[in-house]
Amino acid sequence: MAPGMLVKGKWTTERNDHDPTGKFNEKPTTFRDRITADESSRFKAEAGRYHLYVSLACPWAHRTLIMRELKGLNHVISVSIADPILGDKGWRFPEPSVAISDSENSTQYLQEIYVKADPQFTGRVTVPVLWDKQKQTIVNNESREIMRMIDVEFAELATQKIDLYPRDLQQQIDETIDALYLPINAGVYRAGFATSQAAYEEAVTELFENLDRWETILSQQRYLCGNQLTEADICMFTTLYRFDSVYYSHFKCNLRQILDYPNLWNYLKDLYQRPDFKATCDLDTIKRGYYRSMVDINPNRIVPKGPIIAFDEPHDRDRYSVAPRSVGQSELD
Ligand SMILES: N[C@@H](CCC(=O)N[C@@H](CS)C(=O)NCC(=O)O)C(=O)O
Repeated sequence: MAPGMLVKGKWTTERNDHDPTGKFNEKPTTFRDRITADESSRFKAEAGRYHLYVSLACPWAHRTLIMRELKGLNHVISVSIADPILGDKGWRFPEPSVAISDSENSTQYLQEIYVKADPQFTGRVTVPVLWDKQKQTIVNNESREIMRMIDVEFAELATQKIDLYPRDLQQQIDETIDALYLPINAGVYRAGFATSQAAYEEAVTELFENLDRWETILSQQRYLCGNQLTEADICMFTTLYRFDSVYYSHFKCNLRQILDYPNLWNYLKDLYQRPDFKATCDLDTIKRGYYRSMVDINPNRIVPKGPIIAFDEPHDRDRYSVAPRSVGQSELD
């Protein structure tokens, strides 16, 4: 499962993601620069300057793709999509990307991009990565921050004037994203990668307590922060979309399926059926990515055929029926 990491710019397959009690530990990401709409940073939001490295399998990278699609920024920020199967050398890109034009190989590994940005880099080589073609460096590799920058700092360049971080909800959105992170977004990984019974049970219990809580909240409102789509919904969506096909079986998160929760299930269909979300969703690739990469927990690498999930079947969320507000509208309401 652990493919390797960089130590002082050199690739090694020796890596330990667990603490002595068998808990899986996510390490914080390390490139944390900011793009700004104006000249106040070294990275100004500009069309054609930035590039995203993603995997369609990865829920963190998926957040950034949804945001790019929602804002209508496909022509502004280019993308490279990795082979979904994480190999011995980490994420691999079948085509050399425009971002690094001097690559000698026809394939390119994400580790090369990290080393280009920091020749002494030590750490995990993760997607998503936001790359600056002009300065030839990584701006940021933390999905939550990349998503926010695409939403806020690229707003002037966006063709869809939708605001996913409206001023009156900002605190609530940040608190919600925080609240989702450990028990739900990372919770499925904490369960799936646990190497002790106690660590697994703790993660699964917390995960379902939190899903139960959101089920109740979503019985009263359309989205996580009220009746308006926000960044928090994107963070929830990428976990829920993978849940019944991957986390339920592969990661043993099997107290309930999302299908068993009437509100979460209808909420998931509601989001999925938006063309901007749907355009970024590829469940077959996701399943291949998880079941074929993580040999520690699925040694024969067989990808299950099911379950069959009717994401396109009608949902009941129009009963709340408030469309997302556009930029600047929040103050007027
Ligand atoms: N906190 C990071 C997590 C990113 C992450 O863990 N990505 C996984 C894929 S789902 C990855 O690239 N793993 C490769 C590795 O661990 O070597 C974020 O939100 O961007």
